[in-house]
Amino acid sequence: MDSRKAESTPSRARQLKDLLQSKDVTVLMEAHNGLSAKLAEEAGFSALWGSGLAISAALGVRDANEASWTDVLQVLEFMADASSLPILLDGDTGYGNFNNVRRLVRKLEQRQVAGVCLEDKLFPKTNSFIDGEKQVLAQVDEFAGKIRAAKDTQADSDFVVVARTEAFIAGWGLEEALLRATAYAEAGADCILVHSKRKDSQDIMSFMEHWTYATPVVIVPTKYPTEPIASFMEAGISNFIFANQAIRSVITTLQTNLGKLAKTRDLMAVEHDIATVDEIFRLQDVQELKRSEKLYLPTPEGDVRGLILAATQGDFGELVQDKPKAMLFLHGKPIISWHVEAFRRQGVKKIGVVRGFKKEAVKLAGLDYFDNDEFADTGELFSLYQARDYLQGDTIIAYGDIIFDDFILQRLLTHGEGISIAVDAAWKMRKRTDPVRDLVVTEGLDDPIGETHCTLVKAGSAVSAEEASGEWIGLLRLGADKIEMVRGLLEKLAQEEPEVLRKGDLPQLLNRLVDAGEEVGALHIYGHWRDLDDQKDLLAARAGR
Ligand code: SPV
Ligand code: MG
Repeated sequence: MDSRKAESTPSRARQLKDLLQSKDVTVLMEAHNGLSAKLAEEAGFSALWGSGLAISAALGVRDANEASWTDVLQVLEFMADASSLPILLDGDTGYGNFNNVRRLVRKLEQRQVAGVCLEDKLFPKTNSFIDGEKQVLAQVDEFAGKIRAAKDTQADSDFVVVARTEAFIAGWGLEEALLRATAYAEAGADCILVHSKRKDSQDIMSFMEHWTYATPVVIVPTKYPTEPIASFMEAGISNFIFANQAIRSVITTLQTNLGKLAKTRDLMAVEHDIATVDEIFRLQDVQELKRSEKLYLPTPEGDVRGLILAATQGDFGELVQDKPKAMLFLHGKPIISWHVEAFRRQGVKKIGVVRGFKKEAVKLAGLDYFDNDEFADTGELFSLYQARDYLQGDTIIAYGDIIFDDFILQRLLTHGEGISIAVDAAWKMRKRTDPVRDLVVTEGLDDPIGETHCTLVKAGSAVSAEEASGEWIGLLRLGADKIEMVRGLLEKLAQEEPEVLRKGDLPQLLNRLVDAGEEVGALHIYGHWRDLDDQKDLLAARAGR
């Protein structure tokens, strides 16, 4: 917060005190949680009433001290955080004697609650509108002692203590009300709340005719809502507590809308009558969180993208009649899901897929899709070219027909900057007979506990089995520092050698990079991955062979 603003804005306690002392109308609007506190502020109220009735109702219990005072305090804390308005807590009887009141005041001040209203009944209290005549009042002296204790305890001299007399509620009449109000004002109360359950203003008006103290009065006109505010103003009252209209609004709205939903099972029965989800986000100030994330979370360099090349049909006979090989099931899920989950486990959230054959069958949620509609006549480079705009920041490119252990992706992600590929050094043991394998020649040492710098010399069809030092498994990392250069290379191919772009494979791209003097790091692994080139491969994988 701006410190100058903090200096110039009076404390919430000061604001409440000023409001209660002012001769202008002040309405303290009931709120019972953070959201209603915020909505009351947005509606234009200048102070809040932390109603015991409403808070207990919202918690699903009775207004009879069934919620503990610390339960109430917790609700107040949310209210004070969600709204900047001063809050007057309905502190019931103070949850005990003078000693409990002292601790309550300390805790309220710590939570920026502006004041507390204490009523002259006995703990545990009952709501004033229930069996009013049976309500037992506290002894005047004992209650005045509570008020003094509260005033002596407050650290901020502006903290407000309102003394509430229930003399009318308990049927004790005007004289008792005046006697009590006087004793409480003399004990130091900042304001007197005179409560009445009459359907007219007679109790209140007769009280005001005799009230001569400067101590302001506040009333709760729940039972006499038809009486105009102006007539109370004339009688010298300018403070009003709208004590329960928020919780009653909630109850009515929920009863209506939940009833409709239960009856119709149709979301459209209420859709246009209720707040949008975006409105919830606005009230929660999600925008602020987004701004802060930019400030405090790692920068986009840390955002790695994944791109899966899955355009080809593959040699899978009957199995790929209606879907490409990437969508064939392996151990309960499509092959492509294995990729997606592996990426997500490593924190790669933005994942793109280049589709081609039977593209409509590739429709996993949450992925970005690119289409190579010429999949039948083109190769991997052309598929990659379709997603060229997606190549931003660190990107991992994966063949769609391999599966691999997590550690390979994890090591590739932490393999420093630049371009790197995962190479299987145990390639001879795989006993593959495919005519085309992405064999590679590398140089340097790749010893996990020693020297680890090893680079690609050449890859793909240019490499014979005799000279090969490994097999590229189909995982390529393009670092953020190289991604633009690679995009440029693809564009150059598109313009100058379109046939190479159309027919070429990824090893050709790797060779071009090496020829251009780029270093392609080779990360060696020993097995722990599989090709799924054809039906035989898939059946072997399904059988765990
Ligand atoms: C409350 O809002 O909890 C009050 C006012 O104390 S009343 O319900 O009228 O007692
Ligand atoms: Mg109450």
